[in-house]
Amino acid sequence: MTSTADYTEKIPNNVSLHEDRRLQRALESWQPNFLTWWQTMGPTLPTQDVYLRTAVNVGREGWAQFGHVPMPEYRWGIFLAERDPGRRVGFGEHKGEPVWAKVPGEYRSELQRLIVIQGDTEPASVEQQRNLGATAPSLYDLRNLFQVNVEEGRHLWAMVYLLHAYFGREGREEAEELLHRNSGSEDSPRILGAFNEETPDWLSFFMFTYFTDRDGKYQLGTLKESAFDPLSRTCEFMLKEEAHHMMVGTTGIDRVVQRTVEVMHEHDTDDVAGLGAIPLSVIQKYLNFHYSVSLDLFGGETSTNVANYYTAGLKGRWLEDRRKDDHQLTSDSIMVDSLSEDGKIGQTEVSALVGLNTDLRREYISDCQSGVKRWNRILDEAGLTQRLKLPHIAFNRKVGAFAGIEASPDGEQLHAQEWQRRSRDWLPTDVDKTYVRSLMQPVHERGKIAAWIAPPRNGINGQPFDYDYVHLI
Ligand code: BYC
Repeated sequence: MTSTADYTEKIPNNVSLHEDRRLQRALESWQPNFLTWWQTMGPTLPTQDVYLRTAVNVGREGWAQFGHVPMPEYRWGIFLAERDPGRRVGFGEHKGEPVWAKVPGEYRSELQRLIVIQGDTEPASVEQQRNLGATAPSLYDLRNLFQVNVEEGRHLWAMVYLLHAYFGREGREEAEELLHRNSGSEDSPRILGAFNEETPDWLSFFMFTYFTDRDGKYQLGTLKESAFDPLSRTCEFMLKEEAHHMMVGTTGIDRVVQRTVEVMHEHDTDDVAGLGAIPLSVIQKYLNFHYSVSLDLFGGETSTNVANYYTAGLKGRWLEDRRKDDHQLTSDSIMVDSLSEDGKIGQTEVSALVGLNTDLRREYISDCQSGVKRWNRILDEAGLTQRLKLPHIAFNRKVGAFAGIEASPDGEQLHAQEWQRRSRDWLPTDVDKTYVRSLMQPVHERGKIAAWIAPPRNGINGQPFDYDYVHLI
């Protein structure tokens, strides 16, 4: 294992793939299927080449190289962070033992399941975003979209490598299935709810990269703690790439809010629909939707699955080693959100182990809050009194304790009829979506930008905004 990737190989890698001919052949036979999937389910806008970063080194410095690359020739590869030979299991019943270089028989099916669920989300997001190129607000944004897409493709490779290398025939079959399930498909949908939703416009894309990619950050953070060392090392490197996706979401929403504020000032009105910008009320509805479906991605408030994963050492907590407890949690408890016996929103005390999804969701929520603060600063600096906010945890939930009830963004419980009547004030309606879509006219000219979004403060890799980030056909 070296920190530098070998690009002379058919599949670039830093895992000495050439030393295991069987594995190499198996992955080389999966490669054309991946490329076929990319051609049929990946980005639809024809391009000559795109200014992309490619991972060349997993070390702290200089891991990325930038250059114009025809997308189908992007070098998707297998990169694991460097091995720490002294690493020990940090939590659960194996705490203190050396980490595992192979999959222990008794945890095989759970580990495989976690890797399959993680792997399933990566191509799903590429499928969800495939048509966005046609309506990109600028070449800068178009390039960012494609960067996110190729990296999600690489993250799929990361999980497929683990399935092929450590899970035998079943792993190879699961790797095939990852290309057969499709986002939104009636017959074989993607596994998790949010990955079957549409991403039909760029406001949705920015919300997705802010809220849903952030679930990725937190889930990868817990898998990075895993006692199964190859999974841990893979996730560690994936997290570096993930940071860019998060930047795209955060600054994307900054720029939408910024432009809305400018148009509100120019015309001295809140009602910017019809003036080419996206009203704050519509931004709030999109935020409500993407946040609530992303909360669902953390599973139920209580879960025996997650307790078992933790005890076994498969999935830890966010920043496990910074937690000041015994890292086994067998006698600890936690308050989790719940419905009381008479059906009211409240909290209940459960064992800390079964409450771990709640623990992670709370870490995620406080991180989400930081974006809202940032967007509100833009409103504040513009002298506006309106504010964006995260809706209540029970709002629009389909998974977990609140799946069976309806609640307003303020957490007021509602009867089904009342929800029917009022939800149009809180979630994007067809009218809102049609309006947002009407703004999505492509701007594919160098240095130009659509009127509904402000230009970015910085370009990519020190390049100016008017750089030729993408050459179209
Ligand atoms: N939709 O015991 P529970 C990313 C299932 S995003 C549908 O509460 P558990 C990315 C659940 O599987 C990160 N089904 O859940 C972002 C279980 O089924 P079984 C992806 C759901 O197991 C953007 C049952 O309901 N990675 O990387 O504690 C772009 C009971 O659930 C959902 C991971 O998620 C749902 N939302 O936790 C690209 C990490 N939620 O067992 C990429 C791996 C739950 O009864 N996955 N169910 O058949 C996990 O850690 C866990 O499986 C989950 C669920 C956190 C997802």
